[in-house]
Amino acid sequence: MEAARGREHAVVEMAAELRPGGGRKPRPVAARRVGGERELADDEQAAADRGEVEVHLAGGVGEDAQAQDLGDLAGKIVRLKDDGSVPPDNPFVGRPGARPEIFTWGHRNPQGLLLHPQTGKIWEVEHGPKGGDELNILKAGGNYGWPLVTYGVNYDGSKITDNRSLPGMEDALRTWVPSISPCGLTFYTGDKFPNWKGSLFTGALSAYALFRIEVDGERYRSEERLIEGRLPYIRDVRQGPDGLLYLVTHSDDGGLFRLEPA
Ligand SMILES: [Ca+2]
Repeated sequence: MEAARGREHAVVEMAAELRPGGGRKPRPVAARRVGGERELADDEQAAADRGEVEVHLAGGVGEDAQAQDLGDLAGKIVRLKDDGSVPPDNPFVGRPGARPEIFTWGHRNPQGLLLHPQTGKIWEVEHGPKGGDELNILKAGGNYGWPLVTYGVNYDGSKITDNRSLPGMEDALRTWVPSISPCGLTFYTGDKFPNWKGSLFTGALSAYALFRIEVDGERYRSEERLIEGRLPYIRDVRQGPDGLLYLVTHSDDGGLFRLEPA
């Protein structure tokens, strides 16, 4: 075990046997053309206790126009029961030409989902093209705009659109230009970092940092970069039962790390 101590907190690498893949070379978490995250839309054990069927959400990568086509699952977040069937209250059930699995649409590359512990709403982070990463709150049936609305440009610098908002489409709470490449998303409820209670956390691949985001209800307030440059790509962040934060990294010998108060 090695520990790197910073000004405010320690990043402790967990034992190799706890690494993804048991210490073997891990596979990348986000496979090509598949969204990076899955979230239960209800508490797993509580739902099982009540005899209910869980509902799952997963995101798919949107290739341009596909993200605006309700007949295609690319660029959508889908909502399914645990047996793979479609919940009858999904927003597009019964609409001709629309896939009934769809929960929200107009996404480019969802990379993190969380179930807000107080409101029960789903929050999402996604990668824009060059610039234009987003933090969104998902509303059933909502169109999140890609590629008709974006703050980003193509990788070669050419314009995608001038639209930063359009009627009938959902605006992001927070847009990052330049990109930070948010990955994984969690809401901190623990007591080990008292000042961080109620903050969101996301890994930031291209910023080589962990982002702590302060919100006021459903409004973005501020953010700070933590442990910048101290770990390779942070792919996910979760709160442990002990109230500490756990990070997984994606690199040749990816690892599992715990963030502790100094
Ligand atoms: Ca958007």
